Formats: sequence, C-alpha cells, structure tokens
Amino acid sequence: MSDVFIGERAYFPGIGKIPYEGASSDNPLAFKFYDPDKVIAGRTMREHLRFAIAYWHSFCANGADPFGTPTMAFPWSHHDPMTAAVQKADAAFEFFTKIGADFYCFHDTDVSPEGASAAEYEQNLFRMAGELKSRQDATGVKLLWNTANVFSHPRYMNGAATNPDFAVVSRAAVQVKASLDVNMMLGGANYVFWGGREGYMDLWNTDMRQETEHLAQFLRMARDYGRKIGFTGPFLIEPKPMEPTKHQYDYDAATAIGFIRQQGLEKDFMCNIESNHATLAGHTFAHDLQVCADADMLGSVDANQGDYQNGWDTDEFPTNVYDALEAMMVILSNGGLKTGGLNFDAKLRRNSTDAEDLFIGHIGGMDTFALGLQLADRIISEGKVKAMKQNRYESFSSGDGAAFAQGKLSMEELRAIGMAAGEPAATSGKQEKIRNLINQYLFG
Ligand code: XUL
Ligand code: CO
Repeated sequence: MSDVFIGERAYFPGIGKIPYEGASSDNPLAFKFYDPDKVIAGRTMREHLRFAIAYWHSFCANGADPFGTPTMAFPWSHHDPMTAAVQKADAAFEFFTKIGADFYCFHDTDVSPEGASAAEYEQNLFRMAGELKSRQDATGVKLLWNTANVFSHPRYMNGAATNPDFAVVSRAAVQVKASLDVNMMLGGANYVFWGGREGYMDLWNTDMRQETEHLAQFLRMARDYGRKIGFTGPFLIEPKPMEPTKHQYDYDAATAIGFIRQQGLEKDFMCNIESNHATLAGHTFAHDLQVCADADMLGSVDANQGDYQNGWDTDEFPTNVYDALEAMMVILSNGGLKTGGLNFDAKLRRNSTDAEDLFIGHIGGMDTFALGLQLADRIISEGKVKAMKQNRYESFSSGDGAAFAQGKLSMEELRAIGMAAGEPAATSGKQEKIRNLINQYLFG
C-alpha cells in the first residue's frame, strides 16, 4: 500500500484511505455502513451527512485531565510552535483525506500559536490560514465552520464578551474579528460562537442583565463585521448549560433561540446543537434538534455522545444508533443539514493511545450516523410513524378543532363547546406501540 500524505512525511503511516467494506467485514479500518456514494432519497450519503473533523479533539487534545498529564505523544510537536502548527496541519489534512471527511472545523488557537502579543497572534493566524487554504485547495476538503477560542486563556477567566472588564471584551474582539477574516479566506460555510465562559460562577458577584446585553452587543458587532466583509452564511450559537461555568447563558436550544429573538438577531443566527450539551441540559439530543427545527434555526450539529452515568461533557464518539436515528429523523424531516454538517466534537478516551484509534473512533461515528440515516429514511418513506403521530391530532383537522387552531374561536365559544361535549373519551397515546414499531425497523 502506498501512503497518501500532504507534507514531507506521513503522520499516520501504514493506514490508507478507509474503504467501505460492508456489514460483514471484520476489518476495523473499514466502514461497515457508511458507503459515501450510495444514494438515499435522491442524495448520496456524503451529501446528507456532511461529516466534519474537529481539529481540537483530534490533533490538540493530548489526554491530559485534571488528574493526569498527557498520554498521547503527537509526532507533530516540533519545538518551534509555527513549525509544529504546519506539521499539525499536514497531519490533519492527511487524516481528513484518509478518513474521507469532506469538512473540518477549528478554533483559532487549535491551528495557530497565540504568540507573545495580540499583533503576533494575528500574524500567526493569518499565516496559518494561508497554510490551511493551500491544503484545502490541494485536497478539496472544506471548512464547515471556525470559531475563536475565547475561553481557555487566563484573561478570559471572568468571561469574554460578558467579562465585567471592558479591556477583556475588547481583547476578545481581536480574536473574533481575525477569526471572521479567516473564515472569509477559507470559504467557511458557517461561523460558530460557543460561550464557554459566557455565564457565571456565582450570582452574588454577577450582573446577569448587563452581561447578557453585552453579549448581544458583541454578537451584533460580529454580525455586522461579518456581513461587511461578505460572509453570507449563518452565525451559529452553540448552547451548553454549564461547564466550565456553573451556569452558561446559552443554556439550551430554547434559551438560545429566545435570546436570539429577544435581541432581534433571528435573521442571521441559528444554533449548532451538540448531543452531549443537550443531555447535560436534561434533554435528549433529538429534543434540542427539534426545538431548533421548529424555530427554523437548525444550523449544524456537533455529533458526539455523553455517558448517561456522568454529569459532564465526556465528548465520546457516537455509537448509539438509537440516538443517531432520532437525530436523523429530525434532520431529514427538516429538509437536511443545508449549510451545516455533522462535526465530530468527540475525543478519544485518555487510554486510547494507538494511532489507529483516531480512525476507529471516527469510523464508528460515521457508521452510526449512516445507520441512523438509512433507518430514518425508511421510517419516513413508509409513513407509518408519521401517520400514528398525525392521528393523535386528528381532532384539529376539521370542525371546531380546526376553528380553534386557526384562532377563530373566542374563550366563551371554546367554553360552550366544552360544556356541550361532556367528558372527553380517554384516548391512548400508543407510546409502547410506536416504540415497538421503531424496534422492528431497527432489528426486523
Ligand atoms: C465545548 C464545545 C466546543 C465548541 C466550539 O464543549 O463543544 O468545542 O464546539 O467552541
Ligand atoms: Co461542540
């Protein structure tokens, strides 16, 4: 096998382009269900799923945790930070090409060293954007979204756009403006805001009203600048309820959408929904996707999964087919991902230390969503589940029910109908029946 690589050497030697081999393959480095060019409902799987690789987890997270030091030694850790960043870009594009992902996502600080000053930060980032651009052009891999990491550096410990100190707010603008410029250079399809430190640790020392107004002000300025330089894609807010802050302002999809509307940002902003963030907020993944779909604000998806026993963001590769099916039901019913994609905001476990593990994690995630897509397509096209759902609302399709739904009844008229109708008959919700039907689709 000849090795495919982008720079001077291969960073994943001995691993070639991951093939589709089908469900009976026992090759761990092959897709079992993700067949990129297979057509489902008029589009190829790759067009439906728009997989993206997260730079931060795949090429930056080294296994360090609050209790232990790094477990992963990257071959792109050159002592000169810019040389290391270029080598990391080579490794990343080698990986994107071999796994067959059409998109990638990054934070500014994932791809470029911060440098000793704001000016050096900008200089490094723009140089690295040039490096990324040439690799995009060489491979055809595209930028799904980028963002500014305004949560890791100590200067952001009290927040970025919501920091009580204006000096920090303006410093965050250095990164966000540069990241918007880089998005334009690289033809990004979306731009993301995740407010990791935009929340509070203690309400006693926090003016929540002032902080959230500053956040909106900051987002309006970023929107105006993005539009001024020609960015036409959606700006995406990624909700999360907590971690690292005790309470994050963009708690969940419903909160983020309420905020977007309250601030008059609905023409430009949508949501990027992450599975593990939805579950941290006490919802299912599908719930937060549905909230966005109903509001016409489903922008993109961070595809990962949490651990149902843990109350934190474990960012595991998705393997739960049931969750992926529920997600794909919402996504397909909403007309697909449009400018968004499925970004694997997922990291290897700390003790997954073989080079092939990064491939195996992504293969599992891609196969899981390929299964979800195929099953969702069957369920939608057969129409049985939809009919069962619609049947529950049948009483609103004609007569007084339709008049109510159309706003044609007064409270007095509604009461009179209720008085005349007598005690309503009990109507079963048929939850067990519908769940059993789903299992037939999965295993029948
Ligand atoms: C953190 C998280 C981020 C965002 C981008 O939980 O999900 O990586 O996706 O900043
Ligand atoms: Co995320």
